[in-house]
Amino acid sequence: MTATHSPTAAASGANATERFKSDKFAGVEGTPPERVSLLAREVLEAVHATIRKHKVTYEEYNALKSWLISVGEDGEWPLFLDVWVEHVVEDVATEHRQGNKGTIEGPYYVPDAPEQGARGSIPTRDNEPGTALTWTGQVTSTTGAALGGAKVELWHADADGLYSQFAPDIPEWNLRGTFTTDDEGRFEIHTVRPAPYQIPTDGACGKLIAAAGWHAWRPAHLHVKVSAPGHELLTAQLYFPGDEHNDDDIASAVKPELLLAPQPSGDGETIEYNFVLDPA
Ligand code: MBD
Ligand code: FE
Repeated sequence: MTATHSPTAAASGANATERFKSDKFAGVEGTPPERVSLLAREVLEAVHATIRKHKVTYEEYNALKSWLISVGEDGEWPLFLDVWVEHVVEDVATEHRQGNKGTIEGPYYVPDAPEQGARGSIPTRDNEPGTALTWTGQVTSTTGAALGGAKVELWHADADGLYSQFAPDIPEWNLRGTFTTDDEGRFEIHTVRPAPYQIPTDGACGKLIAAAGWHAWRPAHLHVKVSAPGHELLTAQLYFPGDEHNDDDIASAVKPELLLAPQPSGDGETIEYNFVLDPA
């Protein structure tokens, strides 16, 4: 991070908003009106019930209005939704699975990160700060079959807690890479340990956190998407034991199955973590 280009909520929010708009927006046209009506009505009823229960005042209502406007102005709808809502959607979407537990995607995934083969380093800067991390693993199916040619897309924050393409002055694909498993479904990834992540404090989400007296932290985490033909896409995050925010992640996205067990090795650490995918 440099003094002249500090990350700002509005800049990272604008990038996240742009990415979602351009590559994901499908609209509600495919959803039947009965379903839209049911869901919209029940969400509104929950709001009405909260207003009645707590006798919400005009002052509070107007504060909410102006805050909602600022969420959009700061480009923080992706951040807001992924931090406070996505974890429940993810739970519901994956509750049938027999294979790996997953967790939320969050706002900072970018598709088509550079391909690195089955064994290699994620793109880094020269002298990328942070403890070296060597990760070995295997991708298999719940049927027991090894999944050769599976994709392991990895993205994570740097040792300052910043993501490339969302914070300034970081090379485009820094700490973002796609690995493809060998015939036995195995991979070996060289990267660095990410830092805990603090969501921007200078935007609308930060304002809510400060006004409510919450904290803004996520524990350090590695994001992955693991995919193979004929199998459900797995979106997950992996966490490091002992992080003080594993138990109170602002995004409620930690699960015990997603904790790593790093072993010291040379100047760095090694981890082993395997994935089991459900047939689609
Ligand atoms: C992140 O890095 C993240 O993973 C989530 C879920 C929300 C905000 C920032
Ligand atoms: Fe993240």
